[in-house]
Amino acid sequence: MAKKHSVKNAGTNSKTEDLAKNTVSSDGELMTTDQGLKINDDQNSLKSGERGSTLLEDFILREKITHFDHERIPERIVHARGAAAHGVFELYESVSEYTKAGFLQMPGTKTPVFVRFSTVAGSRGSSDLARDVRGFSVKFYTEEGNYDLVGNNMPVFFIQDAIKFPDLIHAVKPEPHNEIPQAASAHDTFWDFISLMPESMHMIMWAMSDRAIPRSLRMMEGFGVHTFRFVNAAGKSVFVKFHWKPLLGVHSVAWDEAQKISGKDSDFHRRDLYDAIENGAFPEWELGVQIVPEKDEHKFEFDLLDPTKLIPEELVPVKIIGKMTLNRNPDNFFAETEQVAFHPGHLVPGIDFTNDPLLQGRLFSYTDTQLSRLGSPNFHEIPINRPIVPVQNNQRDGHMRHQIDKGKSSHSPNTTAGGCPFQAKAAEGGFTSYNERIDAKKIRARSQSFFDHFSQARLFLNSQNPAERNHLTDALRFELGKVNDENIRQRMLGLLSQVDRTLATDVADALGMVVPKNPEMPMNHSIPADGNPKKFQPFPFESSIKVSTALSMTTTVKNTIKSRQIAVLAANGVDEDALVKMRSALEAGGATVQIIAPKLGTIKGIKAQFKVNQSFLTAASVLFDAVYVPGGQKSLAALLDEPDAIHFINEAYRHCKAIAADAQGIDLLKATAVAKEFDGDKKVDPSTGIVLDRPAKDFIQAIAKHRVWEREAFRKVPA
Ligand code: HDE
Repeated sequence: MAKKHSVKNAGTNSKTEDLAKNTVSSDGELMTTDQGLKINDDQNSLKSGERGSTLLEDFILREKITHFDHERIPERIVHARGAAAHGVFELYESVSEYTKAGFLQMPGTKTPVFVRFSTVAGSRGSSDLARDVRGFSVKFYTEEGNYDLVGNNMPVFFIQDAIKFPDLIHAVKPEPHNEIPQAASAHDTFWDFISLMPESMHMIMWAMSDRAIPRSLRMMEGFGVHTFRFVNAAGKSVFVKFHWKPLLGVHSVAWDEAQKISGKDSDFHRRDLYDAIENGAFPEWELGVQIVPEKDEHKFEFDLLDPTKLIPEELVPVKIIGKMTLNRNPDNFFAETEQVAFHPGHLVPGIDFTNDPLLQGRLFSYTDTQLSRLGSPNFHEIPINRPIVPVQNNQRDGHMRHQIDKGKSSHSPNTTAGGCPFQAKAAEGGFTSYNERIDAKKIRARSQSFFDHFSQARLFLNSQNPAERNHLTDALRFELGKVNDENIRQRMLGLLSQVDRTLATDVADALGMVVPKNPEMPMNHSIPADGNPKKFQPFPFESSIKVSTALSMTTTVKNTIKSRQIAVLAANGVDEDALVKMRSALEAGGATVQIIAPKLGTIKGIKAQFKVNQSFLTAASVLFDAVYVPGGQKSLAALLDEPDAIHFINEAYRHCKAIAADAQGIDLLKATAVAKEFDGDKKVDPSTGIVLDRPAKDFIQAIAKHRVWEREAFRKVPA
């Protein structure tokens, strides 16, 4: 007789408990070997006499060194550098109309998540502030198994077909003959590849925009990129695009700042995420979906399956369905952040794929790469990868198997185990693939509907405000300026001219070149399968949407200074009342305040003294969002005597940050480039971001705007 099967309800928050079972703390414990033998001496190896040779017999030494020798695993081929956190996703409203996914049914449902952010090109030890795409991977530990949404902070990608991915990555990684440069796209091989791939132009606009140098991982959007499917309980399907929108808005640093941060604190993003969570400033994103009914699949000017296209929010609004909060740092970087294994093919019932040829290739790659990175098909048993529901199947053995499967049966169908484990019917939560109709010839070709490579690149460019557009132009000038081969630059100018003639001219000007009149279009990869280039008819080259406000970061500014880092420059003799008042107001707004002084230790006011957080030796303006200089005659004299204080202000000014000063503090600004703003002794409008002798609320308002980018247009500051 067949046994009755039951699925245990694992409970929504048990992921934490599950991990806790594997957590070891050595608090108050004695040291042991890996076999549990108590160790008496961990300072000296076993020797033949005090000055003699070490004995092979020393199994304690050998165990320790052997383990050490094998501590490294291969880093990820891409997205090697990452930082992660635990959290929870809470559903606002039911999405049952579109999907039967269990965690998207009941408003208020909480699902534990683990999120890993990453850069793409650099090695594990590379700088956080590289100009790069950021990975945004979310593992939902749902009651129906793990669901991974493995996305990026940009909604499109460089290529349309998975078969080009190794080429893209080989091109962007350090050049193979000398392994230079690290974590940078500004080199010949990357731009050589791009200049031959017109389909990459839309993504290039994003990658050259400030989105590629985020202020914080907490201040970037996330996108699923591909079009996916939702499938509801009735088996009806719609197309869906996923969006994560940060509640702090989307903000970036300046490129000059990014390069300096890479030197001053190459862990800037990792530290920022960690500190924010430790300080209780939990990062939050809302999850949004764009839903397209199946009947509308062909109604757009682009192909929904083409991952170089987004759906403008003007055409399909983003419906917000829930919120994710990151509220706990990993206990151990390696065990969790390094060993987590994401895969776009980790699905739950109610979510399915489309035929996007990039997504299809990814479905092969992720498990395959875990086999070499984590070394075993049992990587799902590593605590961070384990679902919160029981895993029951006939997969057996392999390196490092943890699960002890009982009984003599590991085959199906069977009678020897009473038929267990049973297949689940769809009504019991068994996964069924969407029954998409397929009637086609096998072919190596791309649909003609994928051939518009420029209109959305133009849409993105036209949606930028003047400062954003300048930054994008400067980024192209920088990147192509680092390209040595003039033919590559020439081809790039040709491609850019197809996006926007002025953009191409502006870039060409800085390169001392001219835009080619009739650039040859590298279309070799896009020729239809019958090999007849004449058949190549460009798909509509103009988007009917000319500007999409969601594509500019300036429309995401929120009125908050929560978790912003503010530097106070001060020395002995500081006006303590002003300092205390400003600090309290900033902290009440959720900002973190650090006092920077010529020396560590304390500084004195008249009655009180203040702990110095950093001296000018370790602090740098690029690590802060804004700066305040309180009054105090003696404090001013000491700061004026400190070239680093002058540099601090100049640099903050150059990077368009809010700067406030009171009383004698203003005299410090007079010794810097900010003096230009004074225009005699007239009062300065605080909307310029220069806040002099004004209440804290004006400074707070200026910080909340993130940056006064307009400042760049009329002031070039040599800092
Ligand atoms: Fe990935 N990608 N990818 N990718 N990807 C990996 O898997 C790959 C693509 C993304 O935090 C690898 O476990 C192929 C698009 C993220 O652990 C690897 C193709 C998008 C992460 C891999 C793509 C992504 C990865 C390396 C083209 C945005 C980091 C380590 C068909 C939607 C996950 C690993 C983490 C990681 C392959 C394209 C996002 C090699 C073949 C498009 C966020 O399997």
